[in-house]
Amino acid sequence: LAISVIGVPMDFGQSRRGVDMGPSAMRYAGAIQRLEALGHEVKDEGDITVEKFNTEDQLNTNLRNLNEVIEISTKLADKISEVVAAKRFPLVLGGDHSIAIGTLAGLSKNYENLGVIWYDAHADMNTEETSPSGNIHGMPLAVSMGLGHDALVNIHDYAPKVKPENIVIIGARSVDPGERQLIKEKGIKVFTMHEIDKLGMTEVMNQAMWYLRDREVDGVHLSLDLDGLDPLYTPGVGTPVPGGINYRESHLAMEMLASSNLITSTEFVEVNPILDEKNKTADVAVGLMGSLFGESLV
Ligand code: DIR
Ligand code: MN
Ligand code: MN
Ligand code: MN
Repeated sequence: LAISVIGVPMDFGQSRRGVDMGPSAMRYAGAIQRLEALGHEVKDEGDITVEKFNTEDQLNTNLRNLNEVIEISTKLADKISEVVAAKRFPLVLGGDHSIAIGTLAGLSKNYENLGVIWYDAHADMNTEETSPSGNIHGMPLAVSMGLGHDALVNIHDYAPKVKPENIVIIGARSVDPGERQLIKEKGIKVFTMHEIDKLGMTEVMNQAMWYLRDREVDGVHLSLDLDGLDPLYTPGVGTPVPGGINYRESHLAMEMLASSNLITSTEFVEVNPILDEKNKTADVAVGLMGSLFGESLV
């Protein structure tokens, strides 16, 4: 593969500092070398510029750092569509999960019927009305479906970016009331920890992949929030939730995705080295990248 690595040192989508160092932590953990060792042609595109706005320029809203998120999402979307147009595989290093707004905006310019696998403890389907926190990292899936603040929904001047029936959530165990309602209303496919325990990860992944193939998707984006794993393995995240996916299940999931050849873009988000134990979370992230990009196949 020709892979383009794009860093997004973003922490404006939530309230804990340090997640902006995620891209550095994953590069330090050897992300680039790990993929090169598998024979991929890897180009590090550097980082998207992330800047704080003057407080006077803030829009009147209860969404935290809305202006910054709009600006950064737009820049990331431009970069992503450029990379995809050049027939390169985008690997985005976050940054908090609000960056997925930009990633999906960029991807949807190039895909007619994009599938999304959302590996996360959370559903990230809040809107301005339902959010308990005002944190935009809890909203990217809703925004991408066309729900939420106009300025977010209309990045790149169109909405929605993703069809609700093309989304699969894996690992959910902390879902807010408004999100539950939206999941029901839109019939979103969700494999919670209950399904993972009951069916096993092999069956969950097989079902997830067949679900997307049946939708006749023309690409699948994997959005991997490291808090999808149990905090035993990935303690360096802003919103850890116990009872998560374990290390071996996660590698299995990545290996199954690798042999399926379904995935056409990915992002690894929410790595916060300040909250971490000796860069353990970035190490796990890079290990999972190894599996996703074919380590078990060579
Ligand atoms: C919560 C937390 N549902 C919120 N969301 C997180 O603030 O909307 N998403 N942590 O990754
Ligand atoms: Mn998330
Ligand atoms: Mn999460
Ligand atoms: Mn989070």
